[in-house]
Amino acid sequence: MDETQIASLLKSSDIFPLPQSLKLSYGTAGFRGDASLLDSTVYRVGILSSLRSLKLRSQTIGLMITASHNRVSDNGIKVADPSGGMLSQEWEPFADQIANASSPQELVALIKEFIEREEISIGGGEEGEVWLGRDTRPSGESLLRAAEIGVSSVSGCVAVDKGVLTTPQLHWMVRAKNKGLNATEKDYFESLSTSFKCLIDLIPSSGNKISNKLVLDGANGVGGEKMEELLKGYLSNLDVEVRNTGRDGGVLNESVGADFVQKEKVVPLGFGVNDVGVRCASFDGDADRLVYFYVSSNGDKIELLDGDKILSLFALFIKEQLNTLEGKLSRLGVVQTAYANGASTDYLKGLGLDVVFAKTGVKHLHEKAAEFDVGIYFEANGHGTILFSESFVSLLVGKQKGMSEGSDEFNAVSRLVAVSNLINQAVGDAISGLLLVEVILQHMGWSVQKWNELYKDLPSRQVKVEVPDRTLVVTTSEETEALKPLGIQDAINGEIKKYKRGRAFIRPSGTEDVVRVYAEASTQEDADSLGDSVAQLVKSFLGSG
Ligand code: 16G
Ligand code: MG
Repeated sequence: MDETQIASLLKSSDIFPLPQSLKLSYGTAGFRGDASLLDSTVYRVGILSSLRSLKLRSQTIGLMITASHNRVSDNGIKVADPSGGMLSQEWEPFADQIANASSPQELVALIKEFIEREEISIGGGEEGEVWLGRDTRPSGESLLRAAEIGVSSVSGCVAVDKGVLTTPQLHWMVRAKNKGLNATEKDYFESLSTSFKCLIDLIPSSGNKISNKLVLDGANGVGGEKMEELLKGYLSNLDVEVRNTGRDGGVLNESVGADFVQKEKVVPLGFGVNDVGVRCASFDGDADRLVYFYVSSNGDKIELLDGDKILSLFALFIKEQLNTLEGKLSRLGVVQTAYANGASTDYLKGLGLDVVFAKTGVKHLHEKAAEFDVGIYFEANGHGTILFSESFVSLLVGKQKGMSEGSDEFNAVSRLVAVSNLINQAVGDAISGLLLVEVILQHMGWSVQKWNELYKDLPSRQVKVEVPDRTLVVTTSEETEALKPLGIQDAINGEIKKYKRGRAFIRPSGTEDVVRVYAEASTQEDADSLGDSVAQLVKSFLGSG
């Protein structure tokens, strides 16, 4: 790093001093916090993204400004790697270090040390490129400017503002760009709508016809807006009414959206007694989570179809297509977390599927799903997608070319190819997930109620416990058992034994300063009671916060 570069970094970082008492961690999915405190963080992540692009031979990096389902006054930032996936975990410690550097001098010293270790050369003609996106939060625009300054303070690096996007759109665009494909937002919409239409055309004509009507809760965020754009400009086969678009005075994520619906299990604002029985879906604030629901007869309670139910529907459909192919060509696997309802896991195993568990957080599930030819992953909260290995897609495309049109096998191959184009391969995407659910329901001829009957969720309960130090809880890699504090797992097991179909686990949250408790049992009363007694154990082993 030469003197000019050092001077430029010192000068630009002076504009964005670190607020006092701010202590940030990259956590499960990027930095998040009160938007008014994040200028310095976003500026510094801009620098990191440029360094990442330089390190990876000028491939494009994505930088998304969003705080997902958090309240509107928060914001956050996360980085997409060239594959469109999450930032490599190896770089997270550096992200933590620079975000917390207390002065411009310390920041520059950390960068210097890091680029020497990583052998990144700056200023010798190397170029880097970072694509920036933001959700609809009012703080997004000025934070985006801070990110741009960070990116361009590294010599040879440029920031490209891609405007307001959903998180999965930016990931999709970054992936496409680095694969040398067309990578605009229009290309995204075209890719989704073309493959959706192809799947619709492949629906057997003999099947049961279902209502096209869907009502979408857009969380007053970017997802509803983009869905409307897709419907208006590209798709005619769907009848979607978008509510909570943010245009009618509603507040982002406030009593609306996938996180609210899934956690509270009540109707979002704007839905009620007039919607009883109608198929409804909810996005979260940046549209990377999707859940479905329908309003039950009294008008305020809902029946929730969460990520586990979406996963089960996808698994059933994909398995049906794979079974139609001659010869066993692929390994299909599903990935869940410890939060998956036990009834969903039983159902999937009952289908004869390979079910594996990963730690909470998209990056962990994604990694495991990528080990299969077709890997389907979902968190119960609605984050998920289907990954197709490149070799399997090539095999399918090759097969398709040599087949006679119209045979069952040709149709199955064509459906699989279309799904691989429809469903976002970079990251879980509420828009592409919704299109796939819709087409599968039409294919099966199933109402939302019929889909819900695939299995019945076991009653569950989640509790948050505030403790002085949540890092004292250490779990196994699948988070199903606590290794520390010593003795706590035996005590939890003692409680679990008291209940029919009892299951419980604890884990430190990656996004909040709490220990989370999950409990499940054959009745709601038992699940509540198991949850409470495990929460008591957490307090007695770790003290109350
Ligand atoms: C983040 C994760 C989500 C996970 C949640 C767990 C991504 C994109 N998001 O929102 O997958 O379920 O954290 O939060 O990875 P917790 O650690 O506080 O329970
Ligand atoms: Mg989100």
